[in-house]
Amino acid sequence: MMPLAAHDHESGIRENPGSHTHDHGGTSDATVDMVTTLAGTVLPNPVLTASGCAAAGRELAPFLDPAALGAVVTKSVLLRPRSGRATPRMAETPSGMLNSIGLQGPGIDAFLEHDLPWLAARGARAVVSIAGGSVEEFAELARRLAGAPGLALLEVNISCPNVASRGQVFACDPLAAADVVRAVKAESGVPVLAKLSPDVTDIVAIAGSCVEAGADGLSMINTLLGMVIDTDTFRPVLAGVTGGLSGPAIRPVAVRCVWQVHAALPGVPILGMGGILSGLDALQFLLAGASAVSVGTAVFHDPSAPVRVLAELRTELARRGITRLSDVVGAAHREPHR
Ligand code: RRO
Repeated sequence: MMPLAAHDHESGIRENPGSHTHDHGGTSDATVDMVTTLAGTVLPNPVLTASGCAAAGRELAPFLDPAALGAVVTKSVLLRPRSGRATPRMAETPSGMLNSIGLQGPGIDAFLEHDLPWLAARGARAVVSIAGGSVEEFAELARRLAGAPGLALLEVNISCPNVASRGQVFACDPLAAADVVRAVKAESGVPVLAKLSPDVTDIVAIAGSCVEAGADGLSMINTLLGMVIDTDTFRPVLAGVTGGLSGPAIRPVAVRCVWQVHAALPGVPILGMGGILSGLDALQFLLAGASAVSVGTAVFHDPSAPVRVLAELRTELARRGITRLSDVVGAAHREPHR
């Protein structure tokens, strides 16, 4: 039975049209209010790009209008330019993709000169992902970005799996994660999201530690550490040996993480991601407790996927008679209204 069988006009959920069918039984697409609030920032809709899958948005411009998305999440930027890992850096896996890019990027100077102004000129909201090797580097990046035009939020990437040592995956340790968040919060003029890793025993403990340190919200999840071996050469496929697994293969893990954190910390805003290919995939994350979602790996085979997912999500909400997106956030945790 559908969990949203309500006739609650206050909540924006119409009487259940019983419509898993294609008849648009509930309402028309145009009447669904897609506005969402992520960590205090109002976004016109809940579908964003995912960090690392579209650089700073320019590559996707032939396929979509970056301003039509909730926001563009940029590839993690570092203090200095970096060429990243040796090739091969990517490998296909069943229902997923393995990457070992190694934080390639232009560095904060070029980012501030070219990338962020490009997004701002197009009216796109930017969620800038930052990454560093030390707490001080994260703080310096936040300082450099303070007041930059077009900057909506910071995503603090404490969970890159492709760093030199696991000791640098701050998100695997509650105290290390908190240190980074606290330092960034002290410098940032915009809300701060901490990006968490699923490769931990208790993601709720890490989430709680980040929130206590001042995180305004959480991004979940980064890739899972994985590996592929070439059975002809007998060697690892990736030059970096291990890499981050993304795509539909990790979606149930990501939905589980969002669910667990929302259950434990229901007031904490979540940007959910992990293998979203369709509007229904996005809906799962919203129902689990995410206020917005990022579409990542899908753009490698369908560069307009974020706008398609947004359109599909709107249609699926309309089909279910839902007039306000915000009403489905966390709805899977609530008893059905009878
Ligand atoms: O650059 C990368 O290799 C990378 C990063 Br920063 C990250 O956060 N997650 C990932 O899968 N790859």
